[in-house]
Parts: sequence; C-alpha cells; structure tokens
Amino acid sequence: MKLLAARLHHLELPLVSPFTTSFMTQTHKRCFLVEMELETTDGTVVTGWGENVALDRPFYSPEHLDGSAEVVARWLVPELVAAGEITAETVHHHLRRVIGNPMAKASVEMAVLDAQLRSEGKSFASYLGAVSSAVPSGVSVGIQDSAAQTVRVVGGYIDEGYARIKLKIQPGADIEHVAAVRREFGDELLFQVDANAAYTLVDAAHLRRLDEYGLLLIEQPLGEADLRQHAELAKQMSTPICLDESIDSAETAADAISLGSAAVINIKPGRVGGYLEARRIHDIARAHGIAVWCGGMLETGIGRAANAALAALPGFTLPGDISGSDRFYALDITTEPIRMHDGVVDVPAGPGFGIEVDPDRVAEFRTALVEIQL
Ligand code: SMG
Ligand code: MG
Repeated sequence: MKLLAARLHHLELPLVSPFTTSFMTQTHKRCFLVEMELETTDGTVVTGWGENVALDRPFYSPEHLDGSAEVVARWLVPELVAAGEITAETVHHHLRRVIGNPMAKASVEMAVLDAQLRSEGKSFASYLGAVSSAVPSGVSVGIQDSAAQTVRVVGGYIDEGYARIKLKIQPGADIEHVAAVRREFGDELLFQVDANAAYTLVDAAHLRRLDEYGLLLIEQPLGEADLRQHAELAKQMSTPICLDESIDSAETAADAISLGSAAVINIKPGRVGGYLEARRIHDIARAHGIAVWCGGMLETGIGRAANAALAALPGFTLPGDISGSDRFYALDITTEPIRMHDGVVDVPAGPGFGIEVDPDRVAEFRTALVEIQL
C-alpha cells in the first residue's frame, strides 16, 4: 500500500466521573485519532483509523499527547512516505530510526493495519489468530476519598456485572481500602490493585500486608526502571507482581521474565509501540508460562475494539481493563458503543478493527483537525 493522506483529529471527551490514579486526576480525556488513506496495489483507496493513547501530561510514561502528535506528523509519517510501499507488518521497521515514542508509533501502525485489513475484508481478530469471540471484562476503579466510598463504587461495578475489579492504590489509600472491599464482597471476587509506581522497595514490609487479601496481582508497585528491584520485591511478598509501565518492548518483557521481575504482564499496545509488538510479548510470555492481560488507556471505541481482539489470543488468561464505553464516556465516537454484558465484551468480527467511526461524534468532540502535508 501507498500512503495518500494522513490527518490527526484531536479530541476532548468528558469523563462520566473523575478518574484518580497515584499520579493525577482526570476529568476529561484528550487524545487524537490518526486517519489515513492508502492506495492498495490494485489501485483501491482505503481508509484506516488509529488512536493515540498518550496522556496529556508525561506522568504515566515519558510520552505526552502534544509531543506524540508532533512526532507522528513531523517524523513518522514522512518515514512512511519515504518508504513508498508499506504494509502493516513493515511499519515498525520503517519507523526504526525514531527512538522511543511507542504511542506515536502504535497509532500510526494501527491506521495502516485497519486500512490493510479493511481492504482484505478481514477482521483484526482473525488476522491475530484470536481463539474466543468474547473476552472477560474488568474495570479499573480510581482512588476514592475513603474506604467506604471505595466499597460503594466497587459495589456499583459488581452490580453492573464486571468480571474483575482493579483498584488503584497509593500510600495512604491502600491496605484499608483493599481490606474493606474484601470484607464487603468476599474472597470469590476477582480483585487486583495498581500502584502506578507509587512505592519504593523500602515499602516492602508495608506492601507485604496486602498478601493476606488474596489479590490476583499487584500491578507496577515500584518505578518504571526498577526491574531488579521488582525481582527483589517478588521474593518478599506472595502476591504476584505484574508489570505495566516497565514493559515498553518485547526486549524488556524478555528481561523482566528472565530477572524474575514479573509473574504477570499487563500488555498495552500503545505502551509497547503497537499491536504487533504486543503480540510478540504475548508469544514470549506464553512460551515462559507468564500470564498476560490487556491493559487500558481509557481508549475510545477504536482502541477498545482492537484491545478486545488482542485479548482473544490464548495467552490472555486474566481479565483485561476492557470495560464498556459507558465506564468513562456518556457518548463514544464509534457508531456502536463497546458494551459489557454478562461480564464480557464481544470481540468485533467486522473488517479491520470491526467498528465504524461516527463522523458526527468525532466532529462534536474535536478540538483541532490537522492535515499532514505529505
Ligand atoms: O482504560 O479502563 C481503562 C483504564 C485502565 O487503569 C487503567 N489504566 O496504569 O493501568 C494503568 C492505567 C493507565 C491510565 S491512567 C490515566
Ligand atoms: Mg497500570
């Protein structure tokens, strides 16, 4: 395929309620969509959509939204134009001169992938080799002001039917909140926590107190670069350690596994540079007997649809952060919202990512439209 046009749709969507993690509170989601027109070898013009998941502040990873948009427009798209003939499978290679910026790269690869699969009439799920038609749907619950409020919010999601609860924690909002949830909802609840790097190895004795609550895992307790220290922590507590922020490529996944830093890996396609790298991490983890699950970045229906297909690979043995659109948004930008029903989200079966972008909704939430000059 050959790239004919590329544009960025900058969006701002209000969240249904504020979302607090150990590093910030969000009331709105800012992101941009990458729309690409490509010409296939038989002369057909096809459109594909990607979604960029960088946060507006560089508080989760070094990337941030405005920088990521500049990298796409100024450095990545020109590399694809210079490459001439491209396929989804060669995008990663053509972008290799640009260091880092995985979320920018992932959004570009997504648009090419969606276009390519649409031109072939093939679903992303069948392209990947998905083995299920629905995936268990977990929900990520932000840090609340009190343990009582945490119990109320968690109870609401349990009533809706979510298959698993993930609770954000930080020093001062951890043991007591976890204990309250266990007390209220019992030992059967699939329950895990995410610290977003809020602790240090000095906190090991404190974190060990989580062991008595039968958590599925603790996600990213320590710093992004602390592979060795996560391995040390793993020796000091029985709750399985899952890495999120630390894993930015198949290579770091391999290192984390061999160092004993991660018993579980959260795979986020944006964080690792795209869905094809995400699949490589799945393959490596599976070969080592390491469980994986699909993380979330409050994606719109585009990213959530693609995530559902990824999570249908056989190594995704734990429920992912693949909640329905209504978890964060009153209105999504796809013609059909992503729906959680009976604790699952259906894997889209249509061509490409299997959703249709709603142009009116995109226009409604759009703050800027940038046509990239090729
Ligand atoms: O997309 O459902 C979702 C949110 C999942 O908690 C979630 N993501 O560290 O795993 C994580 C966070 C990163 C984004 S927080 C603003
Ligand atoms: Mg996380």
